[in-house]
Amino acid sequence: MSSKKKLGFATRQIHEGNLHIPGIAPLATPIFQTSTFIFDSTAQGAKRFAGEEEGYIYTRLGNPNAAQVAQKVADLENGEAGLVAASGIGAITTAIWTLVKAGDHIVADDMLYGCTFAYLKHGISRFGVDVTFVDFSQPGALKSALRENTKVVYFETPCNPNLKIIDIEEVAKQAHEYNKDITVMVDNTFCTPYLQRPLDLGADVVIHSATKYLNGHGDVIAGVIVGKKDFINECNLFGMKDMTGSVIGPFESFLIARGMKTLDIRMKRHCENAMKVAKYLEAHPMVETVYYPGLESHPQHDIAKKQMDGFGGMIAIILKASREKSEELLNAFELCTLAVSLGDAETLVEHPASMTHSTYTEEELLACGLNPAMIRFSIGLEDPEDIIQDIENAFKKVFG
Ligand code: LCS
Repeated sequence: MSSKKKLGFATRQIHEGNLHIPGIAPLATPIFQTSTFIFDSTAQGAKRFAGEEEGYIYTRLGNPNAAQVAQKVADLENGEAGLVAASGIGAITTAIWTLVKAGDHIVADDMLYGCTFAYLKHGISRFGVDVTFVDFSQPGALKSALRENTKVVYFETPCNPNLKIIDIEEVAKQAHEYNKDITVMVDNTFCTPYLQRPLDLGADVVIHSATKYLNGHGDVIAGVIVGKKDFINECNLFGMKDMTGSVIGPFESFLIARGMKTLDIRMKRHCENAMKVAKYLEAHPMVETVYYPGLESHPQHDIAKKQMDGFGGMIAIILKASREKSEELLNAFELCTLAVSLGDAETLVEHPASMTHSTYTEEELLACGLNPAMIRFSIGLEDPEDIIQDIENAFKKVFG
């Protein structure tokens, strides 16, 4: 639907990639719940396998529902093409396995979602790929870590869970000045393309856990890779087909396409609610620090303003109290729900050190400036007064 390129974000999130089936003409793209597709003849099958004829073969190699989501996300990210995976980790591992081999080197920011960190630190390193972790927000840190054999520069912004902001334009510039062939890969899960478009800022590849805001309804695990057409083809025909097999099911794709119709409205509300909660928390006498990129007190607030169109729905806090008291507070919420994941309609709270980031040792957490007592909020779409009241009640229960 390239004629829709110039249409607005909301129009594209709704219409882009939808399948039009003459005759039946359903409004919603139906669920193609099939593992395989029928060939007219052996000649046609051979042509499709050889890439000489367009058309579906087998759902691990492509399915119309996955293609619909891939096109939607790629279009919104201003990318050439996309590939949907069975999880965010499936997207990350598919993209990285496509790019590296034994003897290669990756530079990654030190603050990552726990399982991304585990894959880079303990997974791929077993196969002869070296990974160096540095703090990309420190001037000179990335440059000093780049090597002749560096193939990938990997980071999140905002980072999970401490909301550190990394200057995408600056990182892409430094990496490409060092070697134009380095693939700069940005995990854009916390923002979605509604708030931030890394490809426009010089990155080469965007990663999503579509489990989060893209789907937005807490009922799917999925991931997306967006980048140049040739790279996405390689991800599909090697990384996905032969290495990870991290294939999304048609029903999950259907749910994401359904959820994405309201992406902009949801993101606006997440941002508004989170700003109100962040301001409330910043004024609370029991709160030592609030990490929210929209607050002027955030150390990289200026970079956030420059590269984001809104500050998102994620907040982290440190209390003026022990880790034990922080855990007590987590158990005292009623409306805010104690669960990992994020980007859902429900406000979720969790304890990174013992949950999402338990793949880091305590020393590793401290080394990247993360206090093990940190509490993380994914602010939902409820009435903000009710979220704040629940937080207020929990504070009263624990601290009187
Ligand atoms: N990237 C980021 C930034 C994430 O937050 C997550 C999951 C992933 C990738 C992996 O995606 P998945 O495979 O789960 O779809 N983050 C989670 C979190 O913070 N709580 O639970 C999962």
